[in-house]
This record gives sequence, C-alpha cells and structure tokens, in this order.
Amino acid sequence: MSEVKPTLSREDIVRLCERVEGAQRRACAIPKLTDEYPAMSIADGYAVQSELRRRLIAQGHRLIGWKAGLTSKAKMVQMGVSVPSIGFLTDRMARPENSAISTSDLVHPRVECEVAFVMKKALHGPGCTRQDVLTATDYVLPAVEIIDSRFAGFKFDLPSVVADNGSSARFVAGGRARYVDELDLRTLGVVMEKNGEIVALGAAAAVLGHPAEAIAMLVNILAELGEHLPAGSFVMSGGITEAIAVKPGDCVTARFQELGSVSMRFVD
Ligand code: OOG
Ligand code: MG
Repeated sequence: MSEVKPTLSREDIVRLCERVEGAQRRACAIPKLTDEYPAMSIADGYAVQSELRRRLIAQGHRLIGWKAGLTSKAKMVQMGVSVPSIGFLTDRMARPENSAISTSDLVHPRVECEVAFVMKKALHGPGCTRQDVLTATDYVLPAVEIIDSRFAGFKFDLPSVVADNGSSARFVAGGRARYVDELDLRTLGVVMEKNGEIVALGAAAAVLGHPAEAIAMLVNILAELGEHLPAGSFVMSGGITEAIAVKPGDCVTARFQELGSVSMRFVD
C-alpha cells in the first residue's frame, strides 16, 4: 500500500461499507466498487474494510485473526491482480472439519489450500521479516479457505477486493498441527481433491517463496493501518494454487504433506 490516507470522504467510505456489508449479508453480487468510484485507491479499500471490521465487531462478531491474499502467482494470474492484500477473520467464518457447509448464504464459493499460522507472540510492523514470523509462530496447520467475492462474475480490482475483505467467507482448519522448525515450509506439497479427482496441486513456496513471507507482509500492512498481530491470532498465508469453484454436492479434501488433510462437503 503506497498511499496510506484514504482519498474518499468519510460519507463515501461508510456508503461503500454498507454496500459491501449488504451484499455479504444477502449473498448477492454487486458491481465492483470502482465502477462508480474509478479513483478509489487501495487505502480507500482498506478504509472500507476497517469500517466493516468495526461494524461486525460491534454486532458481536469476534476477531480471531487475519488472512493474506493474492500471495501466489497462481492466484494473481487467476484474479488479474498482482499485489498481495490482507483481510480479517472472525469466529463466524470458521467451520469444523468434515462438516457440511451451506452454499445458500454464499454467492459463488471457491476453495483454496493454505498454510495457517497460530502465533505465540505478538508481531508489530514495519520491518517485520520472515524470521520474525517464524520465531513468533506457535505452530502451523493446514486450512482450506472458502472465498466468495461479492462482486459480479468474481471480477474485481485491488481496491474493490480489499473493501470486500479479500473475498473472505468461510474457512476450515484441521489436520495435524506442527512446529515450524520440524518442517521445510517451502517444499511442503499440497493436493486438492474434489469428488475424488485431483483439481489443483502445488508447493507452499508458491506463496511469496515461503508462506512466512506472506505473514510478514501482512504484519507490515497492519502497521500501515495502525494495527498489529496479537499473540493467539490465527493467520492464513494465502492460496497456494488457483481457487476451485464448488457447488452443493461437492466433497473437497486438501491433502498436505506432513500436516494431514482437511475435508468438507458443500450443501444447499
Ligand atoms: C481474493 C482473495 C485472495 C488468497 O488466498 O489469495 C485470497 C480472491 O481471490 O477473491 O484469499
Ligand atoms: Mg485465501
């Protein structure tokens, strides 16, 4: 994020936040925000996201962590956006392993495999490094994120997707938790299966060379927003492969080397 200060007025930020919040609640697609506000900046996107976070917390949602997004080449190519971003995660987005996940409250869900970090120490940017992240990490575990852009056709630009909280919708963490010093997080392989067929595969180095790099990036963006990463946070480092569309009836299993697997099925 180069420009920290929003360019839009407070009224416009609130208006855009209400639009995104309504689309999330009703699970209906809306045009990307830059159609009406072509000059909207990335900082404006984060101002809308921060307002959304404030409102959800005021409604009783609990902030449990953060996510990095657009951190792999596969994701950047798929979405046509070349800059990583961050979003927040709440307790209401979490789903248990092996559960049935409803799609009736989602627009056009997609799944992606991610390495999740659980922090034992707080991290503050700027200047946070991969090594700082590894030292502050309690353990890692495998996760599947279910993203759901609120924008028509799953098409957006960076300011719009940041305002939409990085398409965050649901996530499932599980498998086997491991300490980072027992693993090589670069060569860690992942295979995603849908209905028994392999639909995507990759290695975690696809995420900025090393997934801890994505967490460092996230901490440094948090610093620009005047925030930090508290101890105990659950943080997803970004999709390793492109995201895969799912519909009711689909069963998904993500198999991670060393970390076990995470499964779920999708229902109406
Ligand atoms: C934006 C969210 C990106 C990831 O892991 O890269 C993301 C999107 O693709 O809709 O969560
Ligand atoms: Mg993701």
